[in-house]
Parts: sequence; C-alpha cells; structure tokens
Amino acid sequence: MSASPSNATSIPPQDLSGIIGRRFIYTYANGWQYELYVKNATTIDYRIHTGMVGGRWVKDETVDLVQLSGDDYKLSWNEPTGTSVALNIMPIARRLHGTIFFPQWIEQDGSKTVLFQNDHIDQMRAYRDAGPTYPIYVVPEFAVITFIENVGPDDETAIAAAPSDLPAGFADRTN
Ligand code: FER
Repeated sequence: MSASPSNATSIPPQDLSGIIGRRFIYTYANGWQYELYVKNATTIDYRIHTGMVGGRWVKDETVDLVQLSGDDYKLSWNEPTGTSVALNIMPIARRLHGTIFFPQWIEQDGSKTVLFQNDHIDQMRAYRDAGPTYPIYVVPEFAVITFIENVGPDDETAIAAAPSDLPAGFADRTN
C-alpha cells in the first residue's frame, strides 16, 4: 500500500511578502473594474468600481491566501451573500484571473448587494438563505492590473469610503 504524500511534500514553501499590504486596481476582460487591498494573510478589503455589482464595498472579508509559485498567488473565499470567489493574482506580470460563482438571486438582482456590506451582514445572510441559489452563475475572466500600491499591512484607511465618495479619477490612476 502506497503512503499518501505528507504535507511537507504537498505544500510548497510560502512567501506572501510580495502580496500582503498591496492595493490592486484591475479591469476584467468583461469591463468590470475592481479594487482589492490585501490587508494581511487572512483578510481583504475591496471596492467594486464598475460592473454587475458596481458600488459594492466590503471590509475584513476572511480569505484563504496561498503562493502557488513565484509570482502567482491564489485568494479564495465565500461571501455572506453566498457568492464564492477564487482569484489568481500575478502582480509582477500585472495579470489576474478571477472566477466568481454568483448565486441565482444575485444574477436576478445584483443591486441588493450594492452597499457597504459590513453594515448589512444579517440581511445578506437572509438573502443567501432565501435563494434561489441555483443555477450558479459562473463568471471566469482574466483581468489586467492597472495600478499597484504598497500600502503596508493592516491599514484601516486604505479602503474606508464608498466607490462613489472617492476623488475623481481615483480608480483610473495607472502605474
Ligand atoms: C473580485 C471579484 C469578485 C473581487 C471581489 C469579488 C476583490 C466579489 C464579488 C461579490 O461579492 O459580489 O476580483 O475582488
């Protein structure tokens, strides 16, 4: 009987210093523009600037973050709305691939999630539990990262306002 591989051989060495503390602004191939702040190894804040649920913003979402290899990181999480997201982020290559798994109720009326989610967690869980959940609306898209800023970790000011309350051109800066 062959042994299962041990964790030591399955899990590559992890160096998250190339992603923790960064702000990313990126545009998906479908035109949706998002902003992500990797607050620490287990937490993100984000704003959605344009797209199906443009205007939505969230602080302190708990995520799984790993380094797959070199300049290739993976973030995975599930929202109180029921939406699941998996992102591959390649900061040096300025490329990202995201797969969003929306429950059916959000495809039918995404505007219910366009708010500062932290103030409405119980409402989001109630919508999630009411459904309909299926069929899941799967959105797999590449994105170009247009802006990267090294804010540093655990900065509560990095994402602290609604997308509509930002200075003009905030999300359109490039570097
Ligand atoms: C992203 C794609 C989707 C992202 C967040 C989401 C922060 C969240 C979607 C939702 O809950 O509606 O790239 O980055």
